[in-house]
Amino acid sequence: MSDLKLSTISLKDILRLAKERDPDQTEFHQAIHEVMESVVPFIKEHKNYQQAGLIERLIEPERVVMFRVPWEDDDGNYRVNRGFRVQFNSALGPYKGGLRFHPSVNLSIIKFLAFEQTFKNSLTGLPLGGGKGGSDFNPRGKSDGEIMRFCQSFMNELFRYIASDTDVPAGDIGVGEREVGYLFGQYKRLTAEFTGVLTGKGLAYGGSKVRLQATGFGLLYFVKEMLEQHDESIDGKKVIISGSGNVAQFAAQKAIDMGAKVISMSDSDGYILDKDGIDREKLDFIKTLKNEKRGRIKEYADEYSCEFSEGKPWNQPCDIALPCATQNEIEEEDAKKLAENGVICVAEGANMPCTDAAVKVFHEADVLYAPGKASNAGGVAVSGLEMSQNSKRLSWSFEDVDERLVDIMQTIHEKCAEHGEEKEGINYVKGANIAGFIKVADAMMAQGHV
Ligand code: NDP
Ligand code: 2IT
Repeated sequence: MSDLKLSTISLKDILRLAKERDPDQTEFHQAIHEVMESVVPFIKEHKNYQQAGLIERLIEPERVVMFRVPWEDDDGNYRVNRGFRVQFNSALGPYKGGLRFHPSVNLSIIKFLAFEQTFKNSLTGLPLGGGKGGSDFNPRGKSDGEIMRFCQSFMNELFRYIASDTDVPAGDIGVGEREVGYLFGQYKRLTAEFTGVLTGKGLAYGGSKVRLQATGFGLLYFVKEMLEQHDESIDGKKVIISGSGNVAQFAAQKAIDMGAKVISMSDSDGYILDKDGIDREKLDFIKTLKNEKRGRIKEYADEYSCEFSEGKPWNQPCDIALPCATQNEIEEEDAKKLAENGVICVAEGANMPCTDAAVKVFHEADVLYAPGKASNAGGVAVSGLEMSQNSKRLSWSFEDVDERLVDIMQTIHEKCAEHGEEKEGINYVKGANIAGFIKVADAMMAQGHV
């Protein structure tokens, strides 16, 4: 990679370098663009960050591990998937970030997630580096035995590269408490060690209270801050949440408890529209449907006689939109529709669910918009608290962890406000990127050119 001159650096140069190096990694380029758009102007104004190699190092992972995952299905067929772990940046602590099992997983997606994770983890204020991993394995329709054998085989390779002070994976799409359990069991067997090498564990064997709820709850704590800052509140607002997995379920729960009316949730087949609002009882139906029966959201429409439509929910009018499914699920046209229909706040539970063009639409329409690295940081933050509890071999109460989560989300909001202040109001993208960058950059420079 050729050198970047930091005094005359431009976003174009950085993207050219990234594209020359990995021409096909479009999601990774998108994430670099999204972060560097804020960081480049900041560096130009702050000479102490104009150190040779800083940006090149920030956009190149410290280590990438790719491996074969062979496993046997229930019919006795031998199957092979690809496993990944990207250890992106360890300036602030052990690599930390989830594992995603989804057929779309490839190196570009894992690199974008690990890159974003580095800045997100910095924002939490906890000593966490950035990493991410996963596999193109599709858990849909697999038996419990198949899931277990796959997780065990995945860990047979991964265990060489992780440890409680080195790299601590957790869940993400397709990886929840069940998968973390199988992964942890196999790690323990291979190493004869019971350590906090994974987070999101079950409460019986070292998991933290509130980790299950943390991303969704944290998202709503952040939204509350955003709205209060702008003399608004969640109470009575119409909310659309995409996804119906871990993040979506607990975002819905907290939104309902804060007095909002959640009218839609979804999965990759389509969305339900319940104009009466999803209450706690109906939400329990969704939790059982998705977590235990591994069913489809369409079954909610049959149960409660409401509409089910294929596609995405963003053409429905709402006050608050919480994308909690996957990357690039809100494109420019979706954003225009949301803005036209009067949305006041869009906060990301998922990672990079809004395209660059969609974010531009929100900014131009004065919609309050929070990027995932700020608004969904609650999950990894409680993972950090799980690591602390594991290393001390103790367990904090639900109330205690929840209070710390509220505090962390409020502090992230303050950091966004401090670094994202503009004449028109808070630019959360700028605030999150710059606050996240400063801490990582300071630590990298202090540790020398490594
Ligand atoms: P889950 O696997 O529990 O749920 C994912 C949900 O999103 C499911 O409803 C799934 O539908 C839907 N979905 C996944 N891929 C697609 C797609 N390509 N198109 C449409 N819908 C899709 O994952 P999580 O809830 O844990 O994760 C959701 C998002 O939140 C991800 O972006 C993740 O990176 C992010 N996140 C997760 C954190 C965590 O702690 N778990 C922390 C911070 C961010 P279906 O069942 O049909 O596949
Ligand atoms: O995207 C994320 O922040 C996560 N999937 C959670 C990572 C973690 O280590 O808890």
